[in-house]
Amino acid sequence: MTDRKVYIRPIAFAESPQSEEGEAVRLAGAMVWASRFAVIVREGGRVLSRQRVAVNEVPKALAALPADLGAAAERQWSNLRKAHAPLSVALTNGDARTIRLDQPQVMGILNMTPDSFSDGGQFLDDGTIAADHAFAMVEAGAAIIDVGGESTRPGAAAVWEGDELRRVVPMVERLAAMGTAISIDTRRPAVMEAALTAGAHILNDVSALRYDPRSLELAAASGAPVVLMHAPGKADDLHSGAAFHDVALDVFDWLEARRDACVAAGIAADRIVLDPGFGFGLSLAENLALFNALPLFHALGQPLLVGVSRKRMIGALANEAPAHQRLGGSLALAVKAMDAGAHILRVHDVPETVQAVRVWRGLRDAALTAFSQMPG
Ligand code: 8Y7
Repeated sequence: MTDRKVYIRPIAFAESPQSEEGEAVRLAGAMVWASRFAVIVREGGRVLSRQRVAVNEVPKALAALPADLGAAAERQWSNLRKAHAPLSVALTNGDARTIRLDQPQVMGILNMTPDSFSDGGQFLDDGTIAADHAFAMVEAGAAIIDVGGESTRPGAAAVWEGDELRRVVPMVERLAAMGTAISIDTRRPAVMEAALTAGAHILNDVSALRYDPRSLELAAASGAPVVLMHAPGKADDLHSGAAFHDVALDVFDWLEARRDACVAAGIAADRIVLDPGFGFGLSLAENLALFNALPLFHALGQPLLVGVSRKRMIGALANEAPAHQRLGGSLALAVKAMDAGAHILRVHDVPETVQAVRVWRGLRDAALTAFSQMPG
């Protein structure tokens, strides 16, 4: 018995394929190209070998791998170069809404919790302030609004299911009437079900559908896209129990196993979005290592969501700035996530992030249409 595993991690990036004379591959259908890769083999959590190869050397490197790793390596190499179909969601008026994944999309956070650590619950009243905020996020260019009624920050008090329902369902109804794509941030199947009925389209579960076994069934039956986020702890204590050999490779294995379990339970593979889960039970060093390894996760073959907006890791790197003073760090990480080919950015500061996305896209468009600087 061996638990030997292979990983293909992109390690060098190009602004366009022509800058590498074609010796670069497009990652996961994003506006990102990679020219070199590390082929990593490990066993029992220990790295056995790490080989660095250029694009044209990849086939030979994969062919030379031990036979038991060949299929997985070929699958990852194909996944890295796979473009993702748009996420398509049905609006309550019968129209379809497609969220393109060939350019970064912004998911705006709508916290309906009075104790939310990053906005202090300032958007909570009879719902008008929250609805106005949601509308402003949509107008500013958010493709999805993520509605949450349960705080999952470390040590947050548990929320009664009835309170969570009362917070989120009316808001989902209002947003659905606006024609917005809506994700529901919850771990509870009853909240998922009520939110979907009220017009939500996407399930965003920080426990990756582990908190309640009925969630898996419900998600499969609903056909809704689901975001599966890694968290090291048990489903009811997401922040505890982290112990990694290598945080990026361990989270990769975890997400792969969780994706496979969800597919086995009947969730269509093309409806699954993966998320490394920044801030959940990780040390600063682990968060940073995981973030730097983002391009690796394209080898899983699923769209990638990144949520780092206003998180503690920013405060930890920047003089313990409080949550509402972390815009600079949030934007720096948003740009880095785009460079890594992340498909969806979950953020608080939508207008600022959308502006960053547009500037980033402008640079990419210019690189793609640049005239040749080749001799002759
Ligand atoms: C994330 C999240 C939170 C995240 C996804 C916060 C609900 C903490 N973080 N969902 N939720 N990914 N998918 O700071 O990183 O927003 S709550």
